[in-house]
Amino acid sequence: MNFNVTFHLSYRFRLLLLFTLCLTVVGWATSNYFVGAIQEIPKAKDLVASLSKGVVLGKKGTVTDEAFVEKAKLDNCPSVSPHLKGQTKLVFKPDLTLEEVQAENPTVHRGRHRPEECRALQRVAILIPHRHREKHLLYLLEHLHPFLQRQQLDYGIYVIHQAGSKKFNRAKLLNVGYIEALKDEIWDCFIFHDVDLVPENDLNLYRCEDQPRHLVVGRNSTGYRLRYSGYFGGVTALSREQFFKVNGFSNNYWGWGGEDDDLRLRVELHRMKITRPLPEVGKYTMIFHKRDQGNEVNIERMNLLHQVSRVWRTDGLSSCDYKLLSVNYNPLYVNITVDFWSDP
Ligand code: UD2
Ligand code: MN
Repeated sequence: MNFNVTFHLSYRFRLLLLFTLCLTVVGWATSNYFVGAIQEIPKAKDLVASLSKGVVLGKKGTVTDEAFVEKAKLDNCPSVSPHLKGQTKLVFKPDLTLEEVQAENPTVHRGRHRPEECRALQRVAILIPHRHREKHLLYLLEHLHPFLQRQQLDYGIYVIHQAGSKKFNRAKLLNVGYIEALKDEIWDCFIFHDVDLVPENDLNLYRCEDQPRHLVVGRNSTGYRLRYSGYFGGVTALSREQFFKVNGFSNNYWGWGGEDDDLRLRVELHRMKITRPLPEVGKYTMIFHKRDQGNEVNIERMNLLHQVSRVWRTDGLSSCDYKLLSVNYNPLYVNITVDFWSDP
């Protein structure tokens, strides 16, 4: 009997010892993993923050400061805005003017707006690459301002204009937009937006989630069908951290094509998974256009796409050089003009 109890106890004791040992090993392994992960995040954050620091902190009495005091008093906006309408019929008036669009949006200043009734869940910068598409820009501004207001966002619209008539570079313009917009505000979310795509359904939320989002499931010109499964063109939403993590877009795509697939590969290399709205929600009208002069098909694009995993660290936000010609705070958008061909 005695022998049995001793045996029993020591057996239990040994079991306990084994269990404690296992716990220690698991604890040690996971703590190493998390320390690694935690060290990564501040590094990225510091860099993005330092990009914005100079100007955000430098400008006294900006909209940001006043907004901060105001926002502190408000409750958070609901996760679904009560102002959403769903699918709407878009009208494009041939004789629309910028003055009319300004008059329709008296509460938008310097391209910015935030809800009065609540504190927006995200600060969202809309970045639009642009050259010689004034009419498209006008239509987009007309539809996008009320659309974003119905979604109760704290948003700003930036148009990044490429000066001169040499080869167009959509992706590099969007990198510039990200870097320059962060000088105004520490935006949570960036929407990379073609000038000629107008969203038809305001349930298509212009905000960021824990994975990058592709907001164009379909457009009128392709029967509202997804062009191919990896398609990542037109309008995409990436958080400040997601875009920073992949080092932004490549700067090396001159002319039409490939830069959207390059960004998708960057996202996939970082084990992120692209999400999309439902097909009936991710619907856009693309205003008809022909291929622009200076944006001819880039025949190098396939070669570039084969190099992504090798070059993404050195080609992107970290190497985006440009000559900033002007930043104009217009009533309905911030206009950033850059030159890619003379020394920065
Ligand atoms: C597709 C993609 C687009 C991009 C492009 C290839 C869709 C809906 N869009 O657009 O995201 O990947 O293929 O590069 O699939 N732009 C100007 N001025 C110019 C040239 C271009 O403003 O002279 C801007 C403008 O914002 C335009 C965008 O670049 O919307 C894309 O160029 P596009 O509209 O000529 O190309 P598209 O429609 O084939
Ligand atoms: Mn287009």
